[in-house]
Amino acid sequence: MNPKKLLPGALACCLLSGAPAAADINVIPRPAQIARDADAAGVALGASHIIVCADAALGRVYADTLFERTGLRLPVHPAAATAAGRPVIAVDCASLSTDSHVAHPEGYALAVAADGAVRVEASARAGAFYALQTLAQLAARDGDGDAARVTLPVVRIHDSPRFRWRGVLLDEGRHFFGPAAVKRLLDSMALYKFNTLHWHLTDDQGWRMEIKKYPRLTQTGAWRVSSPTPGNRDLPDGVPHGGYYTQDEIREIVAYARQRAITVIPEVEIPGHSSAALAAYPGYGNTDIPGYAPAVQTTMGVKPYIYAPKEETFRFLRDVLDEVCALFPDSPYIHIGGDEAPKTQWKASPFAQKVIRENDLKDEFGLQSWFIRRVEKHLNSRGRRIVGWDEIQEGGLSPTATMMVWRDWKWARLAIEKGNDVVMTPHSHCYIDYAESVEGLPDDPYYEHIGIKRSGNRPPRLLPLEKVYQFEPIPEGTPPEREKQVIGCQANLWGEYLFDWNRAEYNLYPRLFAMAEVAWSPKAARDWPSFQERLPAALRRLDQIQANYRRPDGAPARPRARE
Ligand code: TNX
Repeated sequence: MNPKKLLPGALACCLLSGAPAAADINVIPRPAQIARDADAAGVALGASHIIVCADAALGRVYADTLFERTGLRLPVHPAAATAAGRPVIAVDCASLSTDSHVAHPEGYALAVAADGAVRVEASARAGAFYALQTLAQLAARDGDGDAARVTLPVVRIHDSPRFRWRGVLLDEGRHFFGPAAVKRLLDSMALYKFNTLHWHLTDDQGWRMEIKKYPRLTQTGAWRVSSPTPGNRDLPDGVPHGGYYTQDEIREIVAYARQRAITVIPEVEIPGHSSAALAAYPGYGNTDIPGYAPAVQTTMGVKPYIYAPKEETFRFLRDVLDEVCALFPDSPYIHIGGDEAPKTQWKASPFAQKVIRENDLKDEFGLQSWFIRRVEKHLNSRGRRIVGWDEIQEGGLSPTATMMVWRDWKWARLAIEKGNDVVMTPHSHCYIDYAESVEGLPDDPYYEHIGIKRSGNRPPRLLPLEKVYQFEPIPEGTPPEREKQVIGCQANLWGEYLFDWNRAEYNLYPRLFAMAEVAWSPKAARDWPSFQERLPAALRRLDQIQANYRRPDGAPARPRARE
């Protein structure tokens, strides 16, 4: 199909910067180009419509999304010949068009005509999938019960993403949520065109992934005897907490994500944040230091336990990572952590000091780089690249590593200058575990947040919705020819205070929507007043699926999880 045919002259085409509100449509993230006849009445989407899509699985995922949003269940047919005069949602996922949006592997063109015909054009499955997500958001339901009508605006859209890494970090090291929660998150991510789930599966407080060769990682490492008491973090609650994903469950989640054009990137924390692994296999830690006694941690915060630079530790990590690579076959990257690895144990360990001397390393920071490079080499030999938190530059940044910037923007500048790729997740704009505001936070200890009560006169750590929305991932001063090294951005949902999935959703929404627009929409299309106008429809969908979220006044939509 010629994309130009999608654009009749009668419709005013607008690149969205400064577009009149009437031309806007209720879609998040805002598409790159929209042409809308604002005067045209919406066309009815009814049970007589059929979806024509050669990729039946894709058609079904779409039909499910549409059903969830509108209550309409449309049939899926593989070829147009079966349409027999019924209005068609025609999906072409192998277009050879040279239109820049259609040719983009995640881009698409979408047209809703006044006669109810809908055409989707994409050069690859992901683009077609995103077109259908846009269409699902466009389908507005008016009225209730039998009188309900589902309508689509008459519109033409050309769209493709600004960034290729559009991520959400899910931390299950601190609290285990389970497969249903992860799938619920993946559904939401898909609707808002995120393509990367960064799954943080190991930490001091729990190891959440079955590894066949080392069963104690989950037998021991997945369980802690106690957690901080909500409302009084210094008091142990005495309640065991834990859980983990079996390999079958992981494969199922990875496949579920793939159906939704999402790649799951697992994180195995190395060399720090490893108390749970060392509780299971103490021999891979710094056994030669006084008082060495690793345990799955029952409090949060940075812990001293880190892997020892022994040959048997590297063998263990290679074995673990080989199983991880097999479980996540689509992930070009493996995240190896690298953050918050205190050097106290390596300082105190005669063995670690010997490794530093024998390898001519400058100090413990040099040892950290040496450690990570050995792990990287192994992963490279398995065809994977590493991503690590910005501490991986301490002691020297590997030229082939991708850096995830979470602290100061100066680390991004340094990595970009050296030629490395970066993913931007600075805590100032991306840490959605922070509260949006102190005002309006429920009095319930279930809603306590990280960084509110801080020592001295330090102000609380807050991240309001608008600050997420105004986030600009490309650091100021980046030379234009290096901008492409900023491969994307990510919202991080750290789990220290997320006692269950209902609580997690309070932190996730609506800031997830703001990050979606930062990651996908052209910078020129981003517009805070327009976003605020489009927000209520997104919140209505959360009500429909009975999700919790933060209301504008700070109150939770669903204060507590149903028992
Ligand atoms: C810092 S970001 C951490 C996490 C915490 C988070 C809490 C990073 C690489 N490390 O371990 O959960 O802050 O906001």
